[in-house]
Amino acid sequence: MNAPVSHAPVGAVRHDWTRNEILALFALPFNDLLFQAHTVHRAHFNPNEVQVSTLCSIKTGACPEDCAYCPQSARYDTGLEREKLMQVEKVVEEARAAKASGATRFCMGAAWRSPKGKDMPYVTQMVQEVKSLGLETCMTLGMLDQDQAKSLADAGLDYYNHNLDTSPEYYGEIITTRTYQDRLDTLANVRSAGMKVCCGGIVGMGEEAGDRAGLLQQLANMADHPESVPINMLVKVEGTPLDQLDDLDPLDFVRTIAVARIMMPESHVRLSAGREEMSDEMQAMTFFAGANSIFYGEKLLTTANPESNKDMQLFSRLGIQPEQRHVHDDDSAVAAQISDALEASHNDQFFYDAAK
Ligand code: SAM
Ligand code: DTB
Ligand code: SF4
Repeated sequence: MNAPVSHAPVGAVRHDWTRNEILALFALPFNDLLFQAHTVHRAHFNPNEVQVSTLCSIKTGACPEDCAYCPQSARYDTGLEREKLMQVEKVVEEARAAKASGATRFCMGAAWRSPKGKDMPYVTQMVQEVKSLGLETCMTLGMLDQDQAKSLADAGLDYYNHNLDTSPEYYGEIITTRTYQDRLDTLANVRSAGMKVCCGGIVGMGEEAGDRAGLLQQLANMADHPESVPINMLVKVEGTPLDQLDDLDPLDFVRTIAVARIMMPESHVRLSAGREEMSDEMQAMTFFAGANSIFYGEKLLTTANPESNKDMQLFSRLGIQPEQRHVHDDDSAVAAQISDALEASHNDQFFYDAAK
């Protein structure tokens, strides 16, 4: 392949990746690709540290969107019980447990197309309460307009997760109820509100290598790379349109992680959904290829994830330490302020029964 050669040094932060250059990385002999990715990884991160996030589904099922991979879409019969928005107190209880088991970030997900006005006071309260425990906060609530992004940022939300899922070309095969541009607009609103971006996609959805390259090209050519890049392996859930697909070659998954690491050298690349089906050896290979974050805890949103003690055993066998949160003085001051404000405002206004 005659890929145009970039003169940027390997491991430089770039925003001008061409599709051919990316395909050329995918086409490298496996060992050459892993060596390059690991070299970039070591230049930017401690290779023996992995960031640990725990997920919580704050509103489950009955989603109006038609994402073909998703067990939570109301359009597919997956046997999932719908649940209303969780009470703030219950979310905080789960966050406390996540912190006690070693997570440093708590990611709250809702099966919404976008949050409604009436939901915003509850989700912002969740952010404030979870943050006051000393955890980093992340939410994924669907599309956000500018005002919603600002409210979440004002509440102290650290990260917003909104995935591009796949390449622009393959996207229409997977979702028809919102466009690629809608997703880019939400990401722009998140950035301009000052939050960190968590954005990645899913592989194993029947896409070609060119689509995996196309997804990474979109992510890496953003003006600022997402700070967090979740790479999910499709979890095939019975009843969804993708449940009968053939498995992706596990080595192609590892290649995707390695190419993401080379293209976004300063981002945390998360080995996300699909770990339950991966061997320890495959996970170890992704950590070598540059994955340095995981979802930790027995459940993702609605599907299974490895048991926490199994993950800790794997970390210990690999000599990996969970990454500690780097708290800045500013952060602790803000956390203390939030904590004081919450103490003062505990008039139960927000402790309503959200399930009603
Ligand atoms: N409803 C919101 C949205 O779609 O933006 C937030 C929750 S949604 C479940 C968050 C992400 O989970 C999706 O964008 C998708 O990338 C990932 N996801 C959902 N179902 C999955 C599956 N079966 N396998 C792998 N990843 C999945
Ligand atoms: C992401 O990229 N993966 C997470 C999180 N962001 C919200 C979700 C994975 C969901 C897997 C299917 C489920 O458990 O419902
Ligand atoms: Fe709804 Fe999100 Fe699932 Fe799509 S991925 S169906 S928007 S919950």
